[in-house]
Amino acid sequence: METILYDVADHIATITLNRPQTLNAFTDQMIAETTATFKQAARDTAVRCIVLTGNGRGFSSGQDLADVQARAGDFSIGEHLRHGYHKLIMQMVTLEKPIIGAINGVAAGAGCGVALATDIRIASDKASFILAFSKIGLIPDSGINWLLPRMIGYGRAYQLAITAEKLPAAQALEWGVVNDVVPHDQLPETVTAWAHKLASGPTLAFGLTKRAMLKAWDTTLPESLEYEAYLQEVAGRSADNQEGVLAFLEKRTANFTGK
Ligand code: LHQ
Repeated sequence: METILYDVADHIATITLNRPQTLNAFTDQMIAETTATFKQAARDTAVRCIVLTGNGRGFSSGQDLADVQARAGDFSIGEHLRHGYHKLIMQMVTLEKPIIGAINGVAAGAGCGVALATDIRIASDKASFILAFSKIGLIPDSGINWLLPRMIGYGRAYQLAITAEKLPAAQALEWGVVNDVVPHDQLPETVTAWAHKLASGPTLAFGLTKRAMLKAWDTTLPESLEYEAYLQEVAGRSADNQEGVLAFLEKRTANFTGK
């Protein structure tokens, strides 16, 4: 792969967007490589937690605008979204393993959408989020219209969209866009600690929880209760459930395997 780095160690897969000279702007190749790598991490039974971050001072500046400009005339944005970003966002949101977004710097445009599609976001104090779309006469895409109002409410989401103003890390924490903000030089160790904790947890249950919450956004309470019962039946038959209950009764730390 040429546009991302991929590493698996200690049950943790790390995907690093790697076009630092553009603050990790997305080309077709980078969208395809990132999507394929998430798919690989999903299938790899050794992987129990995934970290997504950016190389250099940016997380991602969104669509590579120089690339789009070079293809002007022969370019359908709708088709580009359908064949590229939609697959990436759906791959991430339906992937039944926790994805940690290590937001190391600016996340703009579609880069913001990709950041929001992670499950737990830990931000550097130098990070920010910018819905840069309106600056170039576009609307938010990459799932932002669905994800962001659910996180921060319509008024704030609409404000960010139409002003394209920067949401700094501290404000993002206050509004619930990120789970934590840490000094920039402490981001790697903080994310590693989170990743180790998640990767040694009951990861089957973590995956099913993600599925239950995603489904609940589009269903009624009775439907959601029924789906919980169905998934809990699965979790209740897992080795991790057995081990967790036994460990509690024996007053020791549980040794979860994700099975
Ligand atoms: C870039 C980019 C970039 C190329 C920085 N592309 N080079 C989907 C489908 C199809 C069409 C369109 O869009 C979409 C979805 C979208 O994502 S639309 C939104 C696209 N993104 C943007 O509009 C953001 C553009 N970038 C910026 O506004 C700024 O770069 C931000 C605010 C992200 C960072 O500002 P600074 O920290 O001041 O950095 P910089 O602007 O100096 O950028 C550093 C370099 O990165 C610079 O290159 P250079 O050779 O001068 O050092 C930029 O040209 C390059 N770069 N973003 N999206």
